[in-house]
Amino acid sequence: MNQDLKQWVDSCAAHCQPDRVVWLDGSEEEIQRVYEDSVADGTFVKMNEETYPNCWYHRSDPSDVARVEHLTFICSEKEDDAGPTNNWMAPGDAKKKVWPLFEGAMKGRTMYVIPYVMGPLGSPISKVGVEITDSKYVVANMRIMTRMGKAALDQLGDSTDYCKGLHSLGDLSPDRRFILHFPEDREIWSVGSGYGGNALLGKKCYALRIASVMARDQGWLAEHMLIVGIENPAGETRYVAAAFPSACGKTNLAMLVPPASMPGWKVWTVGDDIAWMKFGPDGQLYAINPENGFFGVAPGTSTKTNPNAFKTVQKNSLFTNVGFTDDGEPWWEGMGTEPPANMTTWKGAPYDPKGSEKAAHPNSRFTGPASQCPCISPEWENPKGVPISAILFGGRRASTNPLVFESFGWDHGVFVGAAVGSETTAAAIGKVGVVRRDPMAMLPFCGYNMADYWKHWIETGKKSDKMPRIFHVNWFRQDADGNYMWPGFGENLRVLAWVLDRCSGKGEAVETPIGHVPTPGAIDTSGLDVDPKTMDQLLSVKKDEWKAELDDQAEFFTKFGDRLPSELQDQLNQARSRFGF
Ligand code: GTP
Ligand code: SPV
Ligand code: MN
Repeated sequence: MNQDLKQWVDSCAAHCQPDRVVWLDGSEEEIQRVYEDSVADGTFVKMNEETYPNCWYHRSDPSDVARVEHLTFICSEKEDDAGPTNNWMAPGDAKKKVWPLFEGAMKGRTMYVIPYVMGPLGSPISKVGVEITDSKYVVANMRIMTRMGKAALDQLGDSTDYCKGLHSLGDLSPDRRFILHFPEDREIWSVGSGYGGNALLGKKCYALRIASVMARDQGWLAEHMLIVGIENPAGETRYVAAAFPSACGKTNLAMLVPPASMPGWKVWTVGDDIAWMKFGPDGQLYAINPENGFFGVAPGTSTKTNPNAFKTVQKNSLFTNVGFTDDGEPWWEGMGTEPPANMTTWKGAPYDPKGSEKAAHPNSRFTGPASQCPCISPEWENPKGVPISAILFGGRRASTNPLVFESFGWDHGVFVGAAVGSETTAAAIGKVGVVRRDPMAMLPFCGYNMADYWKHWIETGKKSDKMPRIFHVNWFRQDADGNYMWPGFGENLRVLAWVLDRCSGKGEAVETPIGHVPTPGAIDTSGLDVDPKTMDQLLSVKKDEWKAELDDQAEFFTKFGDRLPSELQDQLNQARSRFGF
């Protein structure tokens, strides 16, 4: 038994006072016992065993349905190390304030100890964490999302090199809800929420906030990125990593189905949310997916938009806050079928097809094992990772950003990533549809000063002459009537084909002040209902919109004062002068 781990678990148990402590080994019998107990206490409802074998339905507390960015803190010793985009508490103050909320919090409950590995077992890039939790929902999710149990303890051995995460549902009151990160101690405390990234501590808390600090110190990158392999008709596969903010299309792009107009192309999913990237001996960046499953947005997922996600979650999966039919099946808006009669909503009320209450919460989710994904890459558990040819940044923008453009080079690409703007979504509590700066889609996930993070990106680019090319994409541009101009989903492969063409020195482009934009015709639109005029609009760079955009980016950069890397200020100045502003 690892003594450091045992002591920590004992001290948490003494304080939280659970009725019992259960160390999880990850076995099938064990999880079935947890499900049995979950049905007894109302955490899960068993779904239709015929149509959804071994699937489980969960409703969260209606006040606990998304990440809480305003209650998420980086507790570094120095406030400046958290930076202007993070909430900060001094570690001592944070512990004084939140430790009492754990006192006796697990009375009448079971404390589960979940040892887990982020990344393929045995990979030099993978990392161990241990989560203590009183939530069976968390146990069930962590079992799908990570490699957990005995294998993780074996990988840890006697080492103290692991991330400690203490989680309790507490009383689920938003007034006593805190998600705290101690980057210097590599520790996480989360209380008062049982939902997603607030509670599954391996995901955003460890694999991004804590890991981004480790990555800075150790010279690698921890990013909010999907990883996808694209095989052309000649059988060559190249890999792309893409950072889009929450609920902006990562899962969909990672699993896309090639359109009929692109016979012979194949798409292989490596990851849909997080990438850890390190240099290989050949100087290329290699990425692994630290996760073992998908925690994906349900609404909008249909057999048309994302059949692969659909197939992934037909068995051994969890459904949270979607509608629940009398037949024990899930339903959500945008599933592509009529709402069934006799359904209860995510709140547990009878569904009224004429009413305004949705069946599924906009941030309702499925949790499914990556191994069940029909297009999972044969390389997805390669301990070395996959070599990355291109990095995409993107956001959800009704205007301004063209469908795609390529940066002028690494530093310009870092600037493009740092300046990403995107409309807020239901993935976090707060107003939806407001454009905010979300650098590299990491605004809520960077565990240290964002300016230092940008510097780390700039420095990383100096280490190799084989850096991926950097692009920006926007699937969400709208016409004057508010309709999306680009069909998106599978058709996005047409854009990826241009991206990969550019990576091999092909692909026609015009130089604009923001970067290289495809020439008319460079993106194949055959068989698409998109006329040349719409395509023109999709690829247009409008000077007045960019004046406002660059002004907003400049204002955002001023928040960082002297800490802003001079390279980014230079890039901003150059962008302005290319426009003549
Ligand atoms: P997180 O799990 O929160 O990190 O989200 P994500 O980035 O993986 O987003 P996801 O792929 O789940 O998509 C979120 C929403 O955007 C869903 O409702 C999708 O249907 C929609 N969406 C995804 N791709 C496209 C696209 O190409 N075009 C349009 N119009 N909508 C899209
Ligand atoms: C996101 O919000 O980016 C997610 C969902 O992937 S959560 O796990 O809740 O962070
Ligand atoms: Mn995400």
